[in-house]
Amino acid sequence: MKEESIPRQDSGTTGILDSIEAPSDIKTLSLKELKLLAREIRQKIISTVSKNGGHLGGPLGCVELSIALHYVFNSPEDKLVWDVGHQAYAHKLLTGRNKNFHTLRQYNGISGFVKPSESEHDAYGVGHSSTSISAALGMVIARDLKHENYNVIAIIGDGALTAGIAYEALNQAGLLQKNILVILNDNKMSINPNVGAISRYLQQLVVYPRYHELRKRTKELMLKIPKIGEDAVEKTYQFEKKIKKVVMPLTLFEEFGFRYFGPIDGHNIGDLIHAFQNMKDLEGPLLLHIITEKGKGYHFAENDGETRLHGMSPFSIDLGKAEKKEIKPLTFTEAFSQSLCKLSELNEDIVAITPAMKSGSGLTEFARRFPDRFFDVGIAEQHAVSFSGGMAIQGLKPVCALYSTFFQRAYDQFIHDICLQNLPVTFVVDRAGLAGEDGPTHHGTFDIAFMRSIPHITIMAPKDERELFDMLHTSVNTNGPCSIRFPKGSTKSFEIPDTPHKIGIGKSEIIKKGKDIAIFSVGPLADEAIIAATRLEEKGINVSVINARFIKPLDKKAILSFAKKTKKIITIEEGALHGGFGSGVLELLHDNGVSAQVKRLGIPDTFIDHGSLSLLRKKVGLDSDHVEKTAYEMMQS
Ligand SMILES: Cc1ncc(C[n+]2csc(CCOP(=O)(O)OP(=O)(O)O)c2C)c(N)n1
Repeated sequence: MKEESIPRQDSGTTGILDSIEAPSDIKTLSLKELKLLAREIRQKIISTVSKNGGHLGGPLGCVELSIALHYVFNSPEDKLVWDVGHQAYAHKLLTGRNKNFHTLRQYNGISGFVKPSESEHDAYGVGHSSTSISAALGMVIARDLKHENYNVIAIIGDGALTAGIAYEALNQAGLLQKNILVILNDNKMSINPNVGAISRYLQQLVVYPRYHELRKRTKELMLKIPKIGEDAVEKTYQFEKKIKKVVMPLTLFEEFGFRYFGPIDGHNIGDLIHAFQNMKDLEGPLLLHIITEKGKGYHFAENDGETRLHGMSPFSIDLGKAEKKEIKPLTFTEAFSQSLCKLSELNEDIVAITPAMKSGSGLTEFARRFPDRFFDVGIAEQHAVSFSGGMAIQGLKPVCALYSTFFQRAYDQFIHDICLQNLPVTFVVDRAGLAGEDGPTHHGTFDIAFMRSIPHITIMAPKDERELFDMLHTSVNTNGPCSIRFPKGSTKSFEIPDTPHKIGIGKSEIIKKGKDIAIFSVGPLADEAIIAATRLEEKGINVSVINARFIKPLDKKAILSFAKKTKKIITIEEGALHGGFGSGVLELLHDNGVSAQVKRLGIPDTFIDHGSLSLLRKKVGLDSDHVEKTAYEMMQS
């Protein structure tokens, strides 16, 4: 290691962050200045997220890591491949996005995830978890085949390391023995406390002391440093001794063919820099295990046992939560939570499954009340679905709650393990539609299209909390797979009814009858259709509004009869137009030789950027204004 590459210990200044325009600007800072920079970055993250909402715990835990990475490596030549990408705010602040950081998650503003179109420093696009090692390994192969020379570093959390794809990548990396560095950012948390044997194993790596092995490895590593070798060895040894963090003789990662280093303190910039500088020139697949604290530096986050304030809506910095808790109507997620608990009191066969989204999917209360019937399987959507299938075939009634976007991971399991065998699994598909500020990686726009072509599945969409309750009740009493999709957002009620009612499969609900035009709506978009219909009435246009309820099977009778009567049909759905509900209506009309003018409103064939939900819905035309305009124009044609 060159002398000048060790951070200087001279006095610090303030306003350092504002002077950083590119990562190269931090390479001349002293250790003290780097620590001040870490403080400024934390303040900036907290103040921005308090205004805009966003991820908090993860980014706060990665501040020193980001600084050390950019201090040692040369992005964009060296590739930093972040996993999930929600934790990369400090990376963004260090790579030219400080000035615009106040636009975080706003329309046309800085994305909340890692996005190559936003910056050359964002080496690989991400939002879903556990892809980093695979992508990094692909880059490594490209580098070597093209005879190029740069470092590739994957940064993966312990939560993300619960997914199978991470092991598929480790498996291949171990075989290929190419130069790749994996940094395991271990904070014992997924969104909720991490679960499973891997998580337990990582904790054992941290706890069990194997000093001799550690010393040997540390020496091996540090002696590669010219000039200060012996000194550094001793320093590192003392440090390790002090914090009692050690290496197992043969770790799981070594079995995979990696050289394993650590665990080290992921908040000690100096140690991180030393480790990176020393590992930079080592050959083969390397894994550095660092220990961080999710929410580091913000006591409300550090002390929040449930999520460490993983994701936040705008909040008061002094309170660590929203200023005053408004009493709001139930969200669809809350309505599901209450419905499930009510049904589960009566039906002991109901079990609930989540792939690491206990709180997000509204299962916290179920887990508290029915702990033996609740399964958080880690970030493992594929397993969640097949696991549900196993329970279903043996007579249980699994309710597998997934966000629409993460369900994409489990498509084959959905087809092969559930639908093909016609198993009675209920999929509760939350965030089905636009996800707002989380953007394109999180919009749940494809579930209708990817499910609709699969035999046996029943797909429902409730317009409100009452219908959600009824649909869940119907589903757990149906002998086949069902999907119940609902969007992010609120219902209009504060509670669900006492008793649910069964809904006839494939039966729509006529909300309003009119002779000129028929609007078939999916889910809560019924409200927009009703508003539009009321306004159209004032213009003398007589509108029918039908709540489709079922995307599959379609209410053939109702659709064909309204098409024959009105000859004008509008469909509206918060999902991709290609292959969506509206496409199903068109196919039905075509197959039955019924001709009618059909306009489909939904999400066009493009990835929708991030922004507020209301703005995005307006932009894609999922609002009453657009329905009204469409109907009006159809009547003029
Ligand atoms: C495939 C997939 N499933 C679920 C999620 C939701 N999710 C976002 S972050 C996260 C936890 C990640 O934990 P970890 O990797 O340890 O990172 P940390 O937040 O603790 O820094 C989860 C489950 C996701 N992004 N992708």
